Amino acid sequence: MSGYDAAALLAQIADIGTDPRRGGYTRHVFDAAERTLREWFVASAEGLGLTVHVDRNANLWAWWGEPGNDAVVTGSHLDSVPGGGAHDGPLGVVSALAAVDRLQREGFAPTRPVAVVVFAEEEGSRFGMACLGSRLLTGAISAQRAGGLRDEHGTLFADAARAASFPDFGVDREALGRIGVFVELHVEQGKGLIDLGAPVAVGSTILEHGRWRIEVRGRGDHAGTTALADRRDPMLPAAAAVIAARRAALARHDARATIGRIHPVPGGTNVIASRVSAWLDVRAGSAADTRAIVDEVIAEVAEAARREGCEATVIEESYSGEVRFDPMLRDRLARRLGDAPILPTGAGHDAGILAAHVPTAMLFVRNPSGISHAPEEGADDDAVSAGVDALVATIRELA
Ligand code: HGY
Ligand code: MN
Ligand code: MN
Repeated sequence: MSGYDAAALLAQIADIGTDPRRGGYTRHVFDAAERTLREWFVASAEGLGLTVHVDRNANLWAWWGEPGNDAVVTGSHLDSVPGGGAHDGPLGVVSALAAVDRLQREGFAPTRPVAVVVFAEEEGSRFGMACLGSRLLTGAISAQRAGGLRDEHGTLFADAARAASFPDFGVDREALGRIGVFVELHVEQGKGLIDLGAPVAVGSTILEHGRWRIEVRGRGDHAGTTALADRRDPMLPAAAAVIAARRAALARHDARATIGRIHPVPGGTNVIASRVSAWLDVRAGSAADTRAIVDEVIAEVAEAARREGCEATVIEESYSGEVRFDPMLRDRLARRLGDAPILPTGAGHDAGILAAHVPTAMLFVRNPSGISHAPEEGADDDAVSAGVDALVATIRELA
């Protein structure tokens, strides 16, 4: 391969973790596909002469030169949502490798350590906590709370991590202390760049966002022999949550609320469920709006549960405050990139977690569909190469 071309690197992993049932990709932390992606990343980074370390939280760090402090770090994640697209995460990783390759070929000699990082479980699709690897690194989540997270089969994160040789996960001040600045390149998960007719933008903010699990208990019974008056059907409060989420978000400027995952037990066509789990994702421009939306959904679920003789509980699983990326760094990169546009996002990222600890920036690359978390997600080739050019210029500027 003539050097590390981002599109060619993406093509190398195009068959890893494909999901024939959902379409797109399903790659969750420590599953077979993600382990193969880890091996691919280590081999690709070592092919560039980088030295790869894996930290106590299963995050991968590929160092250009000796690991050191005040490093310029770039990268993203390789895990996906169920049935996700090819670019959410991997585009940031392949673009980082391609940028380092280009800089090496151009004889660039960084005056600061440079590293490419791959964070573990950014989507939180297996254990429910978004950005688990970067939250553990920074101490945003305790080892104790992380260890108690369970996947849909009931497996504890502590057990899965130990089985994957990460028994001692937890805050890693030494690894965090080496980061001088972090820049994450990511496919845009929206239509901003289409409307602007530009290939690359610099990130400004991330919406406040959280996830809640709604548990409703009723009484399982026969769909044909149970009179309506005798039912305690937990699907009714779950359905109330779906409608309430949309109504409450509509009432607030630019807010979003989604229930994309409902799991009835036992889940038979001719069976009244005995219990239902539903997950609520809320994003808004302020903590007040986010909390107000969740409170409205909780109230509607409680009322529907009372009417149907069910019990309902709502548990907060993950929460991230609004993120404002470092304005000086944001504007410095926008200038360096020829007055690239500056865009907000509603999507969470590891950069959002690191922003509380080190100067952090994001670069977004145009997605012709604007769709993400779905197989239709994409990034056209000229935008991908513009993204690598932007990352090369960014690393030159910072390192
Ligand atoms: O859910 C998000 O916003 C991100 O894709 N993890
Ligand atoms: Mn995502
Ligand atoms: Mn992502």
